[in-house]
Amino acid sequence: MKIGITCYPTYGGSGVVATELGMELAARGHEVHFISYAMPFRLAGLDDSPDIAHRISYHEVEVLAYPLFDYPPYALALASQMAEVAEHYRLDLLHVHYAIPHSVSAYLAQAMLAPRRLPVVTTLHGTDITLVGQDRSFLPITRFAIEQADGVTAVSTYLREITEREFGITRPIEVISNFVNCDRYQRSPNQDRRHEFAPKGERLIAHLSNFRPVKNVPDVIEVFARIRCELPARLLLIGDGPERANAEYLVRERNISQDVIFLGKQDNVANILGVADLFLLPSDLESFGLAALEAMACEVPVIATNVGGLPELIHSGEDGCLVAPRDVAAMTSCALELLREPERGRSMGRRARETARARYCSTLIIPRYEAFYRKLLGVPA
Ligand code: GMT
Repeated sequence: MKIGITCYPTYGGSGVVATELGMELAARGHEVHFISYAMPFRLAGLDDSPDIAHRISYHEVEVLAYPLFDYPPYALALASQMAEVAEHYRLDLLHVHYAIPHSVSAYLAQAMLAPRRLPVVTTLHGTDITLVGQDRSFLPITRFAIEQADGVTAVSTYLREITEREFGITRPIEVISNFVNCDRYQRSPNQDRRHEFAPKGERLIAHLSNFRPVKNVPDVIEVFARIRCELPARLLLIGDGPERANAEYLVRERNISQDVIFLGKQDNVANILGVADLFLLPSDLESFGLAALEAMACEVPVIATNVGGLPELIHSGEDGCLVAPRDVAAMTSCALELLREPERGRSMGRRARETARARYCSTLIIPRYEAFYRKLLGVPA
């Protein structure tokens, strides 16, 4: 199939899922065209994969800067580029990730190409529904675009249900969860990296996010500071975003700078997660929690909040630990239990990988997307 994919190219779960999906589809022989305003950040490593690189193209959306445009009309420029790429490369379908504004641009592109049929698939990721989409100014158009798409998927049952409830959507929405490449994401056999982060054998705790307020990074720091009072440990903070400066301030305030490593945006997180002992995800809301899944695939037990889609992924007490949002005391106590008895932490980590392998490997999920596309196109399996 020839598939056009649009996503946010910046650091964030929906962009990661879209990019990994495109690369997996290319590996399975499909032709993939990314259409966005910048190269999706995880495509940067494509040069190392010549076997799939020739099946992946990137088409940049240029937005005209004009003094009249206080707000450059990106959604329109995107629609235009989608229609052009679809026409020129004879795309079979467009798959957009994150409803706003991508699903609306895809709807326009589809209308521009009529009577030629160009099916549109929209994948709902989370904040496009739970935060941004529920803003009064976006709700009607988001609902409209969801209703108009030929196929809609959501990354968790939680997200499907909240979309149906809050937007009054009655059309079918298929749940196709986040996924991870279980060959790339696994415990690192080379523990040199671990020694680099924890030269004195300290316990290694990790957090990965785009440092938005919803991720609750101050709780990561507070939990770590409490752990640090009890045992030698180091904290790896992977990612960047609006809360980073505040996080740096809190680390200085708590006087733990020597044990907190800000790694910033990283292309290869598997290398880092693969040597960690524990992963913290204290989000106020998480429709799925891709970062938690990536850690689990690397045999890292996750302590997360019992919100959104996280209870679908993590079974508390078995392959991780779920606590109420903002319950720093419960998070710390769960963390200390696992860190004080390393074998317990390791066996929980192994069970976490089992969960990832049994339900969320790309080998299981990508065929579901392919089947979804084929159904829309009326192509037999
Ligand atoms: O706000 C974010 O965390 C980024 C956001 C995105 O769309 O880039 O992430 C959402 O999509 C991910 C991939 O499907 C999910 O794993 C995250 O749980 C979800 N984030 C939230 O719901 C807060």
